[in-house]
Amino acid sequence: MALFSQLFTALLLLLQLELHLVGGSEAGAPQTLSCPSPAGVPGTPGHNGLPGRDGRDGRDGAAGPKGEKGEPGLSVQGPPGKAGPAGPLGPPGPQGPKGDAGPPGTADNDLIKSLQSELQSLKVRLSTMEKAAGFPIFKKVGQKYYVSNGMKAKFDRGLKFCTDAGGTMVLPRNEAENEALSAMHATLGSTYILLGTTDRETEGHFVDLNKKPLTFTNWMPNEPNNHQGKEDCVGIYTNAEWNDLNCDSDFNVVCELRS
Ligand code: MFB
Ligand code: CA
Repeated sequence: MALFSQLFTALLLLLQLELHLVGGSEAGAPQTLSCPSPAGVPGTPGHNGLPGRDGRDGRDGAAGPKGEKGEPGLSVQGPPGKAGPAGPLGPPGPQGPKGDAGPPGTADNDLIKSLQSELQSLKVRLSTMEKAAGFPIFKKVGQKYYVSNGMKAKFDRGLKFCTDAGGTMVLPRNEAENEALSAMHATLGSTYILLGTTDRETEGHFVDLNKKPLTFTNWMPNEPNNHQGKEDCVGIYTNAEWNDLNCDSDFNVVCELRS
């Protein structure tokens, strides 16, 4: 370290000496290194040098005093502010319009089904009534209608007339129906009214038009007798009793309409 500082000192000395020499050389008098000459008369001061480079900015000074209040700004509407917080709940509004009917509940469903069933039944009964009203003679017997237009016919033609009218040939199933049918003789002026039963399939075994055995009959004494072997059909006489008759003879036709 000591060597470095000696070298540095020597370098500095050399540099000073060189500078000294340069300054002195312009005067023209060689300078010796051995001893400096006495100070001369100061020269004329030189021109000012060029301005130096700008110095670095100084640090900001202390804040100055507060300025005077400015004029009020233009009342230009600023941008809308952020939405404020939700206001308090308002009073209940007026009642809204009635809503659509909801689906029927269970009880309602049952009631609806019951009403639909009853409505269907009423429709069928009304249809039957309208058919019966199409005849000049009709009589309501329980849920059935006994109807006639006063015609006489053989069994097969009479049966077709009734089925074409949407019914079938009359057949009393109990005492009340039997009496009600017999009462129509007076209106019809008839002796026998054909009934919807035969023993065509099995002699002596009378069945209804669905080939079911009869559950109600009101035979005259000694009837049915299949008179002359030709009596497979049945008629109700004015006394409400039944007799087997020839299917190819003409007798009054009454049809039975049911809901
Ligand atoms: C018979 C009867 C038959 C005919 C005949 C005229 O009775 O069974 O059906 O009515 O009379 C006797
Ligand atoms: Ca007979």
